[in-house]
Amino acid sequence: MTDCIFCKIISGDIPGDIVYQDDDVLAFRDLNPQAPTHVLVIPRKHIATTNDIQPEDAELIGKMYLAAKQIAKDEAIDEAGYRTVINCNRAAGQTVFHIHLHLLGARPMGWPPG
Ligand code: DGP
Repeated sequence: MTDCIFCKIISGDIPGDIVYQDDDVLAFRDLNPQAPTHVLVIPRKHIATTNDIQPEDAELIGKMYLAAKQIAKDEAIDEAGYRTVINCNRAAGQTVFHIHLHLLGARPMGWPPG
C-alpha cells in the first residue's frame, strides 16, 4: 500500500534498522522503543489489523512468531523471557495499520499491561 509506513520500510523507501528478513517477514527496531529490545516483526503482505487476517494467512502469522523466536535468541533475551504483543485497532493502541508483532525484552515487565 502506497500510504503505509511499514510498506515503505519493506520497499526501502524509508529506512529501517532491520534485524531480520526473509521472503515473507521483515523485522526492524521500533523508532520509539519501550524496552532495551523492542523489535517489530511484520509480514511483507499488507494486512491492516488482526481482524483482517484470513485463513490463508495462517502460515504467514506462524512465520512471524518463528522470526520473533529467532530474534529473541539473537538478542540473547530468550532465556530470561520476553513479550510479544499485537495491538488491534485504536482501543488497544494500534497506530500503524499494518500488523506488527512487538517483541519486547531486556527489562522486567509488569502484568496486566496498561
Ligand atoms: P502500535 O502502537 O502497536 O501501532 O505500534 C506502532 C509502533 O511503530 C510504535 O511503537 C512506533 C513504531 N513506528 C511508527 N513509525 C515508525 C517508523 O517509521 N519506523 C519505525 N522503526 N518504527 C515506527
